[in-house]
Amino acid sequence: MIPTQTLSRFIHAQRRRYPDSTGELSDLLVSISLGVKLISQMVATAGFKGLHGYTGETNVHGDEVKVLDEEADEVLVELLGSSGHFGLLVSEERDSVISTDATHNEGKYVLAFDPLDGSSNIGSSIPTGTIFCIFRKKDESRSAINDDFCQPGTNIVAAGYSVYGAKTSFVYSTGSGVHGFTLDPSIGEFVLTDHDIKVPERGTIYSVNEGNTAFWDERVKEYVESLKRHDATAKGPYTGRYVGSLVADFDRTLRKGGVFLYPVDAKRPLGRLRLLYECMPLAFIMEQAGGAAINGPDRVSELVPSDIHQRSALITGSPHEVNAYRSIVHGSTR
Ligand code: AHM
Ligand code: MG
Repeated sequence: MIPTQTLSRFIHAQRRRYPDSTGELSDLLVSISLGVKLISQMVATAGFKGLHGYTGETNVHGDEVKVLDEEADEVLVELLGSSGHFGLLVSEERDSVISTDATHNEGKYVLAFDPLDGSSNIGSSIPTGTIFCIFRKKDESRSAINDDFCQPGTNIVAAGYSVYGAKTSFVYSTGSGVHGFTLDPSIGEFVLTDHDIKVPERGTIYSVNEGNTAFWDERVKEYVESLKRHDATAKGPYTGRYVGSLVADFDRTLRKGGVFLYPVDAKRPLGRLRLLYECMPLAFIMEQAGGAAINGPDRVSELVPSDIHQRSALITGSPHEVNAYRSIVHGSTR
């Protein structure tokens, strides 16, 4: 079969629906997809190139940096920084906002990304991924400034992620549905495999690091216990699944429904995940697919980061499970 719906053709076809569009965002998305193809290849060949180790550095979050973290970061910074479309970039791996000579005065957009999410799993053949989101500058007539990242997720122009697993996938949204592509290695192209993904209204899977139970609030424990009851679903208790790679746990939750949660706890009072380049893009995708994403009391998409590396809790998935969390843990149904 001839793959007529490749990612780049799909992106350009979507753009033609908006006659005034300049094509800049489409070019950006195509550049990002090239970046993730390169990273996918790096991840697949890292084992025999001896690239599974650590650099000896520690990043801004206190994590030991893997060689692949650094390489994935460099691929995206070089590729996207020279695209001429981004004023500024934020990467999980860099302490401060990245300004590239080529783009600083140009470009309507700013981009935040986690180049290699879940990289602590890399030596174990567990999926990893890339997450990104794009904002328009608050004022297009001036150069991008750090404050352009301090916008709520409701202002996201496009967001997406890739998973490097049994297949390499690319899932993205520009605010009109969520579309999923799979890399066909024989032609080096992403091909449309999942048009307009919708999360089920409720599911049968929950995903959480239960090793943290001792640090949870009693009401979080109560919620998770409620998922394990015999009558929790029509088929019995929920099934537990936790990969420990956010992109992989999220991708499953998006497709099958249920809930992924990383709540605040006594050890991580602000949460474990990063707001700007993990929680906000994934919240945008989940909401576009008809699901929900909260940090506990509030909708993630309405939060405004005050720091580019700010942490957040994330509870996301089917409306039914996220509403039950809100109700049990926060006593509200909103
Ligand atoms: P990372 O971006 O440094 O890889 O950290 C985020 C990862 C997520 O992929 C994953 O969901 C979470 O951290 C796992 O945390 P934990 O090991 O505490 O369960
Ligand atoms: Mg991450």
